[in-house]
Amino acid sequence: MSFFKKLKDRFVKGEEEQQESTSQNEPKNESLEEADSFNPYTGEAYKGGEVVYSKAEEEERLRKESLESEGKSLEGETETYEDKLDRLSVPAEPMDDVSVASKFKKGLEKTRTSFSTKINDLVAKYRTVDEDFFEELEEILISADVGVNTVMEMIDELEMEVKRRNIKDTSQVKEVISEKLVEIYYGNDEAEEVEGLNENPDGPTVYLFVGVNGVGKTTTIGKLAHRLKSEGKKVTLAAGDTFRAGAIEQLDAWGERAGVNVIKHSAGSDPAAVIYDGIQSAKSRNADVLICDTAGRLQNKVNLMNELSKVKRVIEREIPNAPHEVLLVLDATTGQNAMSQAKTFSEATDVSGIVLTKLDGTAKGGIVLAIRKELSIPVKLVGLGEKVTDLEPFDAQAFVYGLFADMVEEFDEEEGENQA
Ligand SMILES: Nc1nc2c(ncn2[C@@H]2O[C@H](COP(=O)(O)OP(=O)(O)OP(=O)(O)O)[C@@H](O)[C@H]2O)c(=O)[nH]1
Ligand SMILES: [Mg+2]
Repeated sequence: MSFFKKLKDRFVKGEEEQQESTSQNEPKNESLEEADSFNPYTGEAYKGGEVVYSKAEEEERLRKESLESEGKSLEGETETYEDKLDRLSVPAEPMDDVSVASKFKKGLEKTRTSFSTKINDLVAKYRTVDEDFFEELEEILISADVGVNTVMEMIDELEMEVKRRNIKDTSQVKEVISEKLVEIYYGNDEAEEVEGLNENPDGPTVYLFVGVNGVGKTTTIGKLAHRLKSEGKKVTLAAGDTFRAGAIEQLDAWGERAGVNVIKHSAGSDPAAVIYDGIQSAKSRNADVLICDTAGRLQNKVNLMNELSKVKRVIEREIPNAPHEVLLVLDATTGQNAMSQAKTFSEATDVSGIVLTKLDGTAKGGIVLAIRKELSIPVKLVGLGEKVTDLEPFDAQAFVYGLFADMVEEFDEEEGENQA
């Protein structure tokens, strides 16, 4: 089957179906329907600056209704704050492929615009596939931060495939490029499956987040907490960045937004002690997941690496086989610099997965491939924007769809051409 067709079948639905699927995800409330904006953090909707809907109030109203229908009164009810937060979390509907793909499409807009313009120009310039064509394609891929070695591999594979399929016309190469991008990403891993986060079946799963300052650790932890919580999981956060001013408060605010428990000590205290307390709390509350935030900067790099190793040892000692992921957060907009960060952190903490943030902020989204190939560490999550819902498990097919969305969507009209 043609690869564009495969992507189209998976990620593009008929318009009717699409409308149906979006309307399902929206909360149903009249005042919400007439609102002109909605803040996912506060759960409030506004019309002309006025709050016309509050998720918290709506949930309180529904709770009263359900208690009353059970014949219980609100008075004398002894509900802890944590129980309340757990109860208020409404499990979100699982995201289908189409909504995931539309997030990738939106988040990769900058890369797509730059990349597909260049590819289209290239195809227009060279009608037939020859050496000059491949040379220019090589430059385009390198300029998208795909990474030199990966580009070389990619070009070799493309040349072989073009020969094998006897493709002469450059317009047909676009589809082969998209297919090869996915194959190259997974390398020898035949399964080509989304590499999800490891979980601990017998007790709290522990995720340790590391990375230099400003890459998006705390934000990603907030987004992930929100996501796990809406899947019905009980989450605890540990505020292990005790160094930077305001870091504890920042995590605390995210915890509140997501409605999850945050374990914190005062600023300047020992991060390993905070993490230790986080583990004890997660165990005693029977939490499903503990997510540990850490500092991105200390007095110097050696101190930071020592501190992270110590935090990791505490986790290893308290829960066998933990941490279940050491997630290195890298900022996609820093390009090749991210590669050297990965080397430094890998030495101190055995990084198991990468979180690549701010893909929406760069036109060089090809860095995903460079990271996977040149570091041999899977990209587990990607940040596609600043909103709480803008975090997705990395899916190479959805990524490639995000890069070629226009071509995939227009595929039918071109089909005749391609087969001719
Ligand atoms: N556009 C965009 N911005 C992001 C994304 N992820 C994080 N950010 C922004 O990046 C900035 C830094 O994020 P933080 O979460 O504070 O970074 P950090 O790694 O915790 O930084 P330190 O605590 O200083 O070590 C914030 O302004 C975030 O909103 C993303 O996927 N897209
Ligand atoms: Mg932080």
